[in-house]
Amino acid sequence: MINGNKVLFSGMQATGSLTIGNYLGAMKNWVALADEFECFYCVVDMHSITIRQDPAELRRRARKLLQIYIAAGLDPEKSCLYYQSHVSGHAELAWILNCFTYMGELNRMTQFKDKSAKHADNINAGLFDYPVLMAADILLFQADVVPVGVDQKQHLELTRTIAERFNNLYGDVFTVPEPYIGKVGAKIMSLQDPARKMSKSDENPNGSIYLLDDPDTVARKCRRAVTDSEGMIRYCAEQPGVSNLLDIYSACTGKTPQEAEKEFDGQGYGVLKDAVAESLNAILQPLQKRVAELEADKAYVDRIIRDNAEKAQYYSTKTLRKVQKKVGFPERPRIK
Ligand code: ATP
Ligand code: LTN
Repeated sequence: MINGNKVLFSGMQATGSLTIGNYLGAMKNWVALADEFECFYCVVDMHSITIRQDPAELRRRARKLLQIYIAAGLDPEKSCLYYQSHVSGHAELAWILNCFTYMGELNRMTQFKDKSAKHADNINAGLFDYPVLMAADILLFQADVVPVGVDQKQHLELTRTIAERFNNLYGDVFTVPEPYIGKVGAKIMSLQDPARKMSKSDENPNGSIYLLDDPDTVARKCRRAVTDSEGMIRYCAEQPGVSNLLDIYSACTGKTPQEAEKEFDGQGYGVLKDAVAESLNAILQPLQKRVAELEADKAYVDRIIRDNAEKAQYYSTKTLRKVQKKVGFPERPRIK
């Protein structure tokens, strides 16, 4: 609890360009929940270097991501929007939690298996340890709730296991967090291959719609989306491409997929695709305008970054000191 409120923590990697999957699956829920909780939204740049990055590009993307958090509707004066690398407690707690996590548990993580297959030339220890750093992110702030897309559920379960294991040994140190996975938009699929999740690191740019795509590109990508030869608009497992478009439309408009299915009953795929593009552009256009404004207001963004790093540092230190004491580290002398 912070100021009598429950705590929410979530984060995104500053790798690649954000897609509508990231927005509809996670960020949209962040905005919806922001008033109910004391919130921490992190740009997890330390997670990003588990895959090789160009340093200047990583710095640029990380700042852009923070601007997108604000542009998506998060109030940086209320919610704490900050860079993971600015708060030393993430790494310090991750080390301690490493000693309470088993190799076998990390070996089972599907994201590790996927990413190590994709980056076979760089299967580093950080990639293997990724979920422990993520657990540290969450537990450092004693988060009650963690809104993520469905692909992160396994990491959240491991976080709960680590927290419970630590609590069983040392008493009630950590809040055991609950995942929050939205009903619509929790898994947006690639427009080119509806069997695969839309991902910002996909090599085929036509499979993903990026948050910063212009309206014509959005329309073109929607029109090219893979459907089927059924010729009917139904929300069902046999029509994954069409169902994905209905999911996107529902997540953008607030309708249920069943309502959307009814709305397009008897229409052709072209009508559905144009409506999806329009519903997306209605969200993306104002977001892009706000990002451009923030880009121009360097002093404001710099102040937000400084103030929020301080706030995150303050709350994280509270948990960290408690944990360090529990495991037997000596009290720190005050060092100037
Ligand atoms: P990468 O391709 O680099 O692994 P990603 O696109 O999967 O990245 P992450 O940074 O891993 O994005 O995820 C950020 C958040 O967005 C997470 O909460 C994740 O669950 C959510 N998310 C990512 N892709 C989708 C998707 N296609 N549908 C719904 N949610 C998603
Ligand atoms: N692994 C997450 C990003 C992430 C995260 C977190 C999400 C890192 N730390 C803490 C929620 C809470 C992903 O989305 N790929």
